[in-house]
Amino acid sequence: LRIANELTAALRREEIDVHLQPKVELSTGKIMSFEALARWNSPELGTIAPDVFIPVAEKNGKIRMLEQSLLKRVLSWLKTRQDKGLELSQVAINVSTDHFFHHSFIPYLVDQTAEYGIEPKWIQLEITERIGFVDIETAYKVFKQLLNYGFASSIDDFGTGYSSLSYLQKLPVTEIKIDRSFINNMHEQQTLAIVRTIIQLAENLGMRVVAEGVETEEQKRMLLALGCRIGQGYFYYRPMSLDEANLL
Ligand code: G
Ligand code: G
Ligand code: G
Ligand code: MN
Ligand code: NA
Repeated sequence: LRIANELTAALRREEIDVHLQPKVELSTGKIMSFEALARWNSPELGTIAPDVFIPVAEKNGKIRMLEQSLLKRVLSWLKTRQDKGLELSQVAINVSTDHFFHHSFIPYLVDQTAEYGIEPKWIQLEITERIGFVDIETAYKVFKQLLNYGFASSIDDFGTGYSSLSYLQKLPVTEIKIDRSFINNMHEQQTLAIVRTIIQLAENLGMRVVAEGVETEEQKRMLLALGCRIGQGYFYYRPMSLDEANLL
């Protein structure tokens, strides 16, 4: 409850920060894009982990406001770089279920990218597979609209959801991210087989595949052998502040 109250105040005071973690080309370490991650350092409560405050925000109906504020921070960062004539990178924003299915989701994205003068192709939306895409028809329409407006999309935590792999071919998404629990356990034959299947599936559907939570040289080597080209994880970079990202 304390967290819920403070979170509301923090959102009003715009205290929620954004960190960026690169998605890299596994073979070279070259940065391909970034993922934006919410960070909260409360003057009253100290540092609170997103695993704690994201569920609170979801329960309290604040998640959309939080994710919209992260989007604005990212757009502002991109605009500053664009104005300075610096190179832009694509940035992925995590989008919760309620936010994804909310009627203002697409209009807000279109409106804000136009306001900041940032082309939609620089913004990617990551939606967790855990939602199971119960309402597959609506999900299809939302992904299709994102595509039509030129936004990139991604299915996060892939492999942990409750749906079969077959629904994936119906969704017009450009990327899937293999959940880090699988990357962690690739030494097990069964898990390795799952990772191999996901990579082949993505390839067959013409989607980009990203391995999450790459922590070791061994994992990198195995992923490359399986034909996975892009990864994200502590082996390459930890999430960093916008200022740190500017130094890359
Ligand atoms: O950032 P890690 O560094 O600790 O994030 C923990 C979890 O919180 C991850 O599952 C991540 O996807 C989630 N998370 C971080 N920022 C956001 C956000 O803005 N929205 C949503 N829905 N989840 C987020
Ligand atoms: O309509 P609703 O009450 O769900 O709107 C919630 C929030 O979404 C409001 O803050 C509103 O300003 C925002 N919103 C809805 N549609 C748009 C839009 O097209 N552009 C912008 N900028 N904000 C919108
Ligand atoms: O669920 P999502 O993919 O959005 O989660 C991103 C989360 O994963 C963040 O909490 C981020 O800090 C964390 N993360 C990123 N790379 C690694 C890694 O190599 N190992 C572990 N354990 N966590 C990671
Ligand atoms: Mn994510
Ligand atoms: Na994930």
